[in-house]
Amino acid sequence: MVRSGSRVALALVGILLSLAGSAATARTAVSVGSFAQLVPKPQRVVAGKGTFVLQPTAQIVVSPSGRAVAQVAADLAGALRRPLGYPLPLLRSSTSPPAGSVALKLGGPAGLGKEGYELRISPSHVTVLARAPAGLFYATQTLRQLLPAQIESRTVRPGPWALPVGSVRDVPRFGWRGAMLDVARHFLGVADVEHLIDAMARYKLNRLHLHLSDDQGWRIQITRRPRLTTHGANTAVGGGPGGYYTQREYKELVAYASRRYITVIPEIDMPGHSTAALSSYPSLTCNGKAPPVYTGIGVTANALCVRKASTYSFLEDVLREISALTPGPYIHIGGDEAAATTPADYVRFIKRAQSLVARYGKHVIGWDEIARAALAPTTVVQHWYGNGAASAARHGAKVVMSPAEHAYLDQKYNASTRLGLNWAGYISVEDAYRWDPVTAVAGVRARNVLGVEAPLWTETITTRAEMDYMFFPRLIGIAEIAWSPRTGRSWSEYRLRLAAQGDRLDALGIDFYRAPEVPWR
Ligand code: TNX
Repeated sequence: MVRSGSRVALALVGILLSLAGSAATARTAVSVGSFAQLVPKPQRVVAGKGTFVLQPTAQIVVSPSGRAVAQVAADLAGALRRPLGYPLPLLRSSTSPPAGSVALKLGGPAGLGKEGYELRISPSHVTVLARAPAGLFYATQTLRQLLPAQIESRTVRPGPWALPVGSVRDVPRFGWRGAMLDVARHFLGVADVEHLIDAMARYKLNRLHLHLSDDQGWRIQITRRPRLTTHGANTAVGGGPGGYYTQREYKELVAYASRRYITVIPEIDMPGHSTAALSSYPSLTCNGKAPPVYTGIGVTANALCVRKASTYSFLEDVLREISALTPGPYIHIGGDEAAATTPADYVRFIKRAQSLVARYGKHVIGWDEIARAALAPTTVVQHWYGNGAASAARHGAKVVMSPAEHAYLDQKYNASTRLGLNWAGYISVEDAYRWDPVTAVAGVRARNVLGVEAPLWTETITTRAEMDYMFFPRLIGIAEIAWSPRTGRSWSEYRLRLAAQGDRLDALGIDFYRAPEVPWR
């Protein structure tokens, strides 16, 4: 108690000092973000004195180094122009940047890796340095958080706009920092997913797993199997209209995510959770009869017929098209809760599914259950429940951690919140933050863990506002667990940093849950 109390006091002193520093240097009262409020918390911060004030004449400078770098700079300028109303021209130049400019360049120590960055702010210059464009992108997210919250406004605000003087050196703890959205139980359209992608990018998340098929709906166009979408997509939990992404829309989503350094991982759940497909193509069932579409909330006892050749030609069609739409290396094959499939058939099925995915040049990821089969060395196990991931880890498998009792953001916050399920318990903002991926499960060690992912299942979620409410603010804590070092942070100081994000979430139009344990301003 004493220790965390003193950390709170230190954090508050930090905030006050940086505010005092900014007021001293600028002529007008300048509102400024603070190093002490950054989320996810950076690896290292050195706070200085004073501020850098963005003037109407400011330029964004990039040394000539390829399209991706110019894109990051252009996107930063585009984002700042709206609230600032300044022209913020891009200048391509390798000479030293003029005073008052923000410069982005590739370079810096090898230890920064592909995603790390350095950000240096003096009263006259802002310099962003990274070894790769992704690092520059994350630096620009930090830069945005160091400006006042109104920087997220879509309309021009008065300013002035200032950054605190100091420097940040930042490298993520894990390479897999994800969220999962179930668009099968209820469908959410392209604009809603883009809204989620934008929010994820603010907190340096880099994997979006889309659960594209389940009993209640099939959500991605497969040109060789049109009934999946003319029939299998027209429903949802509770009998709603459903929906699906055309391949063109899906490609746009992948590109939208990629521009924000987020890789999309598509999931086609098999052999269970597949009523929408079976109802569209009865040849996939063992008795050849189409089950009716399913609009209930539970899991059905239907499954792809493991012993039929038609099942594998179906999977070839699906996996070929999905792989062609997927620049990322992973295809998720689900594999969970296949109660209708005998253990021997299940093992045989997972083996064949792995070789099919490999044929299209991709690696498999699947839920704990797939660990019952012999896994390829590249197959990743996603832990949600049970001991599958731990047993795979003992054979050296890589694991993505989504333990239901901490990371299942479809679970209710508490007994009085309306939306969500509660089979894994209530998950408060604190519960979603207070756990560690390398100690959460016995047998899964640091060397196994690729990272963290928070799923949102949508049995009870039907709109963007409801999606926001379940993800936010809990997803921000997951993002910090995935990015920030284990040491130097705690719930008692995190809740203050999180509180400072409230204004930003408002400005971003995110309908978050104002959890009472967070001192929102
Ligand atoms: C379990 S997690 C499931 C999902 C449900 C979820 C609800 C997993 C691999 N299977 O099908 O939507 O619980 O919390």
